[in-house]
Amino acid sequence: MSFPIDEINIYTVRLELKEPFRVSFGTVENRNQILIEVKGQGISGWGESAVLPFPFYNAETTTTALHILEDYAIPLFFKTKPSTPEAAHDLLNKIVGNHIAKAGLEMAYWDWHAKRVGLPLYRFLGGTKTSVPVGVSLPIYDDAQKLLERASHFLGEGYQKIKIKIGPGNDRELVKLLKSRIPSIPLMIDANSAYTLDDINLFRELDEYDLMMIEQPLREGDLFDHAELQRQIKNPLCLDESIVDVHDARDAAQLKSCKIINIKTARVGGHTEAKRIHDLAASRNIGVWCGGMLETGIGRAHNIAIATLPNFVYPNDISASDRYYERDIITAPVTVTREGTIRLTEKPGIGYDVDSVLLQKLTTRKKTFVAQ
Ligand code: OSB
Ligand code: MG
Repeated sequence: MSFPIDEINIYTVRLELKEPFRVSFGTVENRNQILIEVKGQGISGWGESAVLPFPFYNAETTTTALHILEDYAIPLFFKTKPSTPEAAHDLLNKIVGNHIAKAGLEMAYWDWHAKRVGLPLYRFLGGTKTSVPVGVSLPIYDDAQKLLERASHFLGEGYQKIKIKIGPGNDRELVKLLKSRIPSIPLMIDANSAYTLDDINLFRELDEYDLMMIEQPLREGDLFDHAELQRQIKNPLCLDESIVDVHDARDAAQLKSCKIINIKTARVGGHTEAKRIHDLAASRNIGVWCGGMLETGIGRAHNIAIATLPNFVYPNDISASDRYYERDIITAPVTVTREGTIRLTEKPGIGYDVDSVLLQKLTTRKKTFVAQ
């Protein structure tokens, strides 16, 4: 059979964030989001390359992602014609790193195949849950009272977990405030690599508060140091930036660098690697959950789908569309129930439709690639 994909479109869109998102490495303001459409046989598969504008979370930026997609990933895809999403993933790994860029294309191809066989993507991926538990991730605010208000607000909406961003100068006081004012709060903290082992006393002090977990306290390459830190504290460590593929997950399990892994479809290059990390973690008794990159509804829908796999056992960083956007790029927004879950839909593919009128309105740049 000839290769079914005849066209790929890259859309750069401008969907305004409701509030700036400040973390230890910088502040994400409005950015250009990259959406990818893989077309063939009358079917469109959609994906998102959820890069940040600057290379402070990982090495990628919006500009590098467009460059990798346009000059390497898409030409390689059309030249090699991978027949399955897994084959596409392994092919794209010929390109070193650049996982977030590659993830958008890989996930669009997963959506295309799921629609082709008429299955919801979550079932096509092997997911077993029909709803997934979710929490909310809160940035660093100038005023700690604002953090308290926002945490109460989202707990009131039903969210099952509050994750707060911390960094030097914004750490123990925030935890203390939230735990004293809302004693039952299911709380975790995320440092985005802002500390070193020299800060061990801070982490020892935090043992007093029963945190759900501490995410990525040290630098991404520091698997040894994370293991050392984990030996000395009670709160479980969770790795985000450190785990970009299944080999990292295996090393972290072997070294005991963490007890939990945050799987982001973007950071690991899409669903194929997310599944591999999920399976490895399950075999090593490491529970996982799905993290986010402030995705639009497209990336959000993909994250919901992967989070239905059985070893996603903690509340995921997947919030409703209205957490970040006034009006999402999908026709019906992602919503969260009063119980703090997102229900899966049985529609084929990602389960949400792109709002083509809004897409056209918000697109600042579109590039079309056709099969040779
Ligand atoms: O470290 O998990 C992170 C957002 C941008 C960059 C890094 C991170 C985050 C989040 C947001 O925590 C999670 C979400 O999409 O809701
Ligand atoms: Mg993180």
